[in-house]
Amino acid sequence: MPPRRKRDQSAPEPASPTGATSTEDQRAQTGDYLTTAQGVRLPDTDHSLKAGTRGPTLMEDFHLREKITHFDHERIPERVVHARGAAAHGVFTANGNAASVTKAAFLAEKGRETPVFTRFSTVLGSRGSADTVRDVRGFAVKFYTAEGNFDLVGNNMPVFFIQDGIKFPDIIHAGKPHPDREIPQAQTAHDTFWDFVSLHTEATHHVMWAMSDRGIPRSYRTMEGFGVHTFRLVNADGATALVKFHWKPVAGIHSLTWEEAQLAAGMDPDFHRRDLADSIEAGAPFEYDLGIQVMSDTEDHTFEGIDLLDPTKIVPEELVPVRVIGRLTLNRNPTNFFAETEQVAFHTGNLVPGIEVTDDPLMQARLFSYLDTQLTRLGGPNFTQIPINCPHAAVNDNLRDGMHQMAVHQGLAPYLPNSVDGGSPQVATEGEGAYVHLPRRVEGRKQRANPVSFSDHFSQAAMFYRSLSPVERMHIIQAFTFELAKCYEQAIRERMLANLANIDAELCERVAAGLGLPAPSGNAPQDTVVSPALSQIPPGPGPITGRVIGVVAADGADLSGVGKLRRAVEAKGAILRVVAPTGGVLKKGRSQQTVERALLATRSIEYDAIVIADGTAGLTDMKLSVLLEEMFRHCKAIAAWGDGEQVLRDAGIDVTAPGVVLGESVARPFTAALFDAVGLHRAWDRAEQVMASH
Ligand code: HDE
Repeated sequence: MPPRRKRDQSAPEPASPTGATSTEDQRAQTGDYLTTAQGVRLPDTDHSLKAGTRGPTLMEDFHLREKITHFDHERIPERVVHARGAAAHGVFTANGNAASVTKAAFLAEKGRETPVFTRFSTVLGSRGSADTVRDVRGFAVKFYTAEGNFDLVGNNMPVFFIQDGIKFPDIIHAGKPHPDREIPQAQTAHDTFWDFVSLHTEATHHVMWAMSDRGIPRSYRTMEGFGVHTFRLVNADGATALVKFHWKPVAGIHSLTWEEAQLAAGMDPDFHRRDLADSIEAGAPFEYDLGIQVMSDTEDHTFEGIDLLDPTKIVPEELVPVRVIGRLTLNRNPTNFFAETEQVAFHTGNLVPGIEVTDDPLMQARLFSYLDTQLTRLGGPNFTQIPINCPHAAVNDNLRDGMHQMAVHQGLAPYLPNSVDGGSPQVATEGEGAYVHLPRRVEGRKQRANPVSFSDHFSQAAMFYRSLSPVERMHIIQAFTFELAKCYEQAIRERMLANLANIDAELCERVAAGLGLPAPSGNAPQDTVVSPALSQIPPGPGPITGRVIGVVAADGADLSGVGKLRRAVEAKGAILRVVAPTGGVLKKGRSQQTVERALLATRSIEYDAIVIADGTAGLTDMKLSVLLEEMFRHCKAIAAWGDGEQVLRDAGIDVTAPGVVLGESVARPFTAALFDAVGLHRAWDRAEQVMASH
């Protein structure tokens, strides 16, 4: 009987472009017999073919050579930027609100569902670097639309370091590890980065975002995404509008503290990746609303004085509100990291009718780069045939041959016009769905120069800073102080302080004080209009989906209360973890609870809130004190019911501080107050008390 053919060993099927599914009988490890790549069954894969048991290995051992050769070539070059990433499959559902501005059906048609693959990433670190480093996050979405693939390759910050793509190698060379020793990994806290950005003031606005809490998101679930550039949308009547794309996380925007981010980089370098995969597996999808800011398509591409072609500028949401046009739900983990997450190839030039690019010089350079980079990374021009990159729309191109060609093309005439193959395939008209570039007059004198409007580098940086709450501003001051303190060159610090003085005098003074340097005076903008939408602090408690609540218990604790808490937490889509002095199972009467985290194997970064169960009074453990002290210092929710309060007092926690919830039992008022505290993300009112005591 011929061996059963396994799907993962066959050529990709065009009908299943997103690749493998995870049903049992398709697993690679379920075939009948181990074979070579040629299908020859093998009797032994542990011993190479040798002359005797101690003799040299024989050249004729085709299995050894094939196994080792393949292994030697398992790696492909990592992405030159955004090498570290994690991804998920999902669906985008349009709500019909975009119909007036675009003819792209996947955005315009109410209720239309489009499969997507989304990859999140950090920018500077290598593939194996930590998730929680201070960095920009990539937010790249591939929409497998019926009209072809559309890729929205965005970031979690709405502006960029450079205005012209020709400088991209400069900013990246400056941010990457130093070329002599290849350190530091995945960070901007070093001389070359600050050397470049202090000399290159157009980076100032983006640097402010990178030094803010946005640079250290709590989860991919709780960060915004932005298309950054201005796009041009075209509706069914041919009318155009300029738009900016926004992803708004349904779970709210929330970040780590810098200390947590640093701890997580050591305790769990896979912090974000694990959170994405675990949540999806637990049935708690990641959700984001897609929104657009719509501006008129004017000749000068400006809106209220803001140059829409300048990627260092935003349009404040108070000026142009974000119109929600659909929802993204990420609900399926990849089956194979390499096949999907590593091989997915995003390209800003993957556009569908109804969506056009603009003349933003940063975007224009990207249109070249994303196709080009795959030739090295994926080894040739046929990477669109890799299952994760295959469109769902029918593909009928005349592209032929090349490295790793998977298709067995039939016919004789891969050229047009032809008569040999009946003149097929034919080009389409606009009415038949062709991507027809909107006719637009383009003229200008050939020159290497920016428009004058690009030279304002400070006013929006000041607007960003002054729009934030005091605690968010304090975090920015601390971030600048940390990063500049890591530089060796005094001249770089001084130059950067001079730039900060041109943003905000108080910002400059406080960073200078932290560095022990005099604060230079500058020319900071006056009377800045603020944009409250830029602050991450929620106006009230939001959802707690996917958040992690730890409950500390020990032998003799109120385990039925723990059970009640678990049910209440899970009903909110959050996760409960039982924490105890040792692993194993806790028992009391007929109740029992499996310990999910022994104190020795956990740290505060794993929890959004910690609760102490009744019946634990007297529990003293150094690790527990550290856990509670960190939770308190990071302004996270802390709660206790019954005599659990005593454990808090014994650990020196001020039980009257904001964000500390006490109760007699696990009753509704207790859980409601706890969930509200988690839904507020942090008890920032505690921050001053924390600062004062340190
Ligand atoms: Fe990228 N960028 N980029 N970039 N970028 C890449 O493409 C590039 C820029 C972004 O998860 C590369 O396939 C240039 C802005 C994301 O696979 C490369 C310029 C924004 C990802 C590349 C920019 C981004 C990339 C590396 C200046 C936010 C990860 C591997 C002109 C709007 C996509 C690859 C993924 C990846 C070039 C600027 C976002 C080399 C030349 C601005 C999210 O092609």
